[in-house]
Amino acid sequence: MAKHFDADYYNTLSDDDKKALIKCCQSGIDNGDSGMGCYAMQPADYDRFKPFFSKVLADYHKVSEDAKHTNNWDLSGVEGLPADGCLDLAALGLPALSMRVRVGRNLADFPLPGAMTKDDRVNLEKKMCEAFDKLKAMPEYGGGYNSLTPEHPDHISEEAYQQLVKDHIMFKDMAADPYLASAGIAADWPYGRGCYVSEDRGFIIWVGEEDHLRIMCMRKGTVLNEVFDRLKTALDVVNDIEGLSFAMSPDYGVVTSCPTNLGTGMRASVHIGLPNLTADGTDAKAKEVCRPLGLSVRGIGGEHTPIGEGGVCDISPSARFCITEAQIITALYTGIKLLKEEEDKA
Ligand code: ADP
Ligand code: CIR
Repeated sequence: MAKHFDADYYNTLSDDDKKALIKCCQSGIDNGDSGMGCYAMQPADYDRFKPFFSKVLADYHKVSEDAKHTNNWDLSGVEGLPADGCLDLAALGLPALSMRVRVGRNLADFPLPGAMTKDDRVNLEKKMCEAFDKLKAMPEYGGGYNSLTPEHPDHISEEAYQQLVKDHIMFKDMAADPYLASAGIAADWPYGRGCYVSEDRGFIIWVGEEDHLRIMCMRKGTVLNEVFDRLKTALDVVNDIEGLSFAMSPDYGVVTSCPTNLGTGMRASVHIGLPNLTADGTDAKAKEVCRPLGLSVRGIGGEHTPIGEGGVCDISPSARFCITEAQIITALYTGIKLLKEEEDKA
């Protein structure tokens, strides 16, 4: 943010636009150790402040400033895809792993989380409950909603919430994240926060985290296509519900709060044991090996958490922008193949 904040451009803006751009940058102003340092506050911000965001996006995602994003879930013809189209980790000699694919989505009709009022948050949750009623009636996605909003009919206890966090189903208390707190994204906690969970706990929708919605599929297995295909079908169901159209940018694809997620909003991960690469008890070596493979390493409780017992790490392709959804899931498969070779060598 600081690197690409251009005073000359800023000085061409109206007073309202100046204030709005500063609000996008507040998290980085407050947190000097930020890697990115800015968040969009309105669905149109990436286009409204294009002279700023295009530079930030180009630098972070290593693309040109006039790069345009295209969304595409079709696997056919993707480089690295096995001939039978099946992204089966068992073919790499791996056991069943916890696989997860999530996408961030925001509703076009609301401000992004950093600029929402408490009423906006509660109203968005109410609107989503209409969608959940439809999902509850579907055999494949039926389940229940858990709300953290104190007055909500589906409100759950603090213990039940903590258990869902432990089970990797619900997100952590965001107030503890200084970047989200400064951006206003963690405000009004726990109002408008909750999650929808299918009966089999494999399909989940978070409400009120860094994006309005984080929609995900999770299951233990080896075939990555299973979580990928189930997520795509579910997304089409949600997007077809009236009044729930997702915020999209004409040039940048899916709009997310954080520029790091823009384009696909997708993160596809597996929890995989890397005992050799983490023999020193840290993820330092794993990170070194993963970087050139285009993979990110996280702890098993999510971003900024420690690695698990037996050196279990969360591995996901780093790219989200100017890459298709189909390429991301394939990159997870091809990346894991190379990572396994490095682990076996280490
Ligand atoms: P996000 O993936 O939404 O960017 P985090 O990295 O904070 O956010 O992870 C959110 C939650 O999802 C955490 O509880 C994390 O343990 C869980 N998670 C991520 N990947 C997997 C996976 N492959 N299997 C099980 N849980 C996962
Ligand atoms: C930073 O700039 O370091 C924080 N705002 C976080 C950036 C990473 N993005 C993310 O987790 N979505």
